Amino acid sequence: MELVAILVAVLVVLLTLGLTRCVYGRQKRGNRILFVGLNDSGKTKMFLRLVSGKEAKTQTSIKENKGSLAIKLGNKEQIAELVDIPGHERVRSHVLDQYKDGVRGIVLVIDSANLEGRDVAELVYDILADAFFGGNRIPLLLACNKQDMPTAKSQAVIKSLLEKEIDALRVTRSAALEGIDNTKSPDKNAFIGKQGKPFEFSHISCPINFAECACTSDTDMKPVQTWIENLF
Ligand SMILES: Nc1nc2c(ncn2[C@@H]2O[C@H](COP(=O)(O)OP(=O)(O)O)[C@@H](O)[C@H]2O)c(=O)[nH]1
Ligand SMILES: [Mg+2]
Repeated sequence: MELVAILVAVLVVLLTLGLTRCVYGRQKRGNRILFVGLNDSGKTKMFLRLVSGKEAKTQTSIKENKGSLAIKLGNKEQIAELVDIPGHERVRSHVLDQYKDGVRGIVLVIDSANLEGRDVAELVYDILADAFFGGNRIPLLLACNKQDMPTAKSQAVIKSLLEKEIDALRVTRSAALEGIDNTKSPDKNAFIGKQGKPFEFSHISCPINFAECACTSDTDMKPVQTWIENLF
């Protein structure tokens, strides 16, 4: 009799845990899509194209832009909230923190024509090492933008270049772990990937995709739009 009672109690606890996880998980999975990237990668242009469907002139932004994108799900419609996060590092991490809750996906915009591999790798590292993004397995799209330019590198080239850069960064960052200034951003130096193996995106538990795109036409923006739609 007692055993049955204990078993029932354990079951109830497990079910409650499962349910809260489910509900909590869903709540966290909001409708927000964040656009991050270095300055001039094309975040604002991409954001404006998706929001208004038109090509627009942009300026370097210091404040985030917000807009919405209607996602059709059969005959229903859901609204994605797009947030264009400014590129300056100081502003970026602050704004990112502000918009973490309710994030459904992150689009990291890369200038494929003028690839600053090391700096992009730093940004990718920050996101993958972030306890919130990592813990909630927030999907990440590496949008290899400006493919209309003749000098643009392909997504395959960018991927392997970033893997090499991140591999090198892991060494410096874990060395920094033993350093002094680790209090401000404790996640920043967390190890990502598999110990003892060269860094590969496939070792990360967050869903990561690459896409080639350009903000010059709707057709060239399609891979990004499709990725966002598939999150809903
Ligand atoms: N050729 C080309 N230029 C682009 C593309 N996307 C953005 N740009 C240009 O790159 C510059 C920076 O774009 P912007 O959206 O302001 O970048 P942000 O700083 O990341 O917001 C602007 O001159 C854009 O017109 C693209 O796909 N192709
Ligand atoms: Mg901008």
